[in-house]
Amino acid sequence: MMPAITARAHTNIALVKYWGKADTEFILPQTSSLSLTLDQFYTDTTVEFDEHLSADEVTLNDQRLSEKASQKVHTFLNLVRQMTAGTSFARVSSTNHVPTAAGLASSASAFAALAGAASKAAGLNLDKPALSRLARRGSGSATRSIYGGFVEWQAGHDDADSYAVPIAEQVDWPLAVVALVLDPHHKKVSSRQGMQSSVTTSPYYAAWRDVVAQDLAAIKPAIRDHNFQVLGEILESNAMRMHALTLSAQPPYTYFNGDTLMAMDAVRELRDQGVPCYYTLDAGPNLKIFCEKPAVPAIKQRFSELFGATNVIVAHPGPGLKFLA
Ligand code: 2P0
Repeated sequence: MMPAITARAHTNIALVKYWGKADTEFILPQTSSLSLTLDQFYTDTTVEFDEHLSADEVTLNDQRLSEKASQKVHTFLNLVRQMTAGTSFARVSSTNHVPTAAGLASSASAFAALAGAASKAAGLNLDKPALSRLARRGSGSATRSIYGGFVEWQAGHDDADSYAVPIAEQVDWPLAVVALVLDPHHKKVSSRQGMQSSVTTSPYYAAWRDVVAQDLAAIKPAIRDHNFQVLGEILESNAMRMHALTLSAQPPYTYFNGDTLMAMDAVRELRDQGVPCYYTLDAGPNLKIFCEKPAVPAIKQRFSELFGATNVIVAHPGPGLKFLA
């Protein structure tokens, strides 16, 4: 029997979003993207290959998953078995650490942790680019969670050159991300379906590719120079332009709800009052508000009034993939 290996990976929030695949089998993106890894939300995953098992066994938060629910994990483990010519099935046990049952658990931390634990448990000793490429096969956003801090997923052209690179792993800039829990339920349109629909039906998709190229070119100097206003303006407009791809798809759809719009207004009001802060959001209604640390108390107070203190979670830049003893 091979030894059990445990890995921890944190989730990340994209400032310049990934929204569309060029290749659905290999999960190659239409564009590059750029994210910040967060400290508050992470997944611990233990993998053990065992020749006595007759199927992969997957447990999430102490609950055994059905065969259907664990299909993506099984497919991913098949990739690892192919890489090693191994045939044993695996026991996989995964725990999502999020402050509440908040709908903030993410496929990014899940597949980054699984890539780390499964590859090492199978006897591979992959370097970070190889881990990033492997994580990508589970979920696009997982490509970036191999690294901490600011990370760019370089789109590349094929399986070999589509992986993440660190932009600034140690973030010596007192940034905070205030996450609002506006709706903890599962989304109706998955990211996978949603982005595919945007690629194939939105007339604005070509413009989106140009937006991403411009935003990536402009945000990197802002990160280097700690220019918060430029960083904030880019991440907010990039999020809104991504969401314009959902509104302009056929059939149209949206991840916004009424609270999302109210929270966006409240961010703009705070800015008007002199509190520098900017929002982004992914394939769900929950806003994430970027600020520098001195602005955290005012933002926490305002959103606690609106949505309740338990629905306001403060995160900071977090680390990359780690193996736990
Ligand atoms: C991102 N999102 O850049 C974008 C922004 C959501 C909005 O990556 O199909 O779960 O597994 O590659 O990575 C969420 O999509 O999709 C995502 P798949 P994934 O973070």
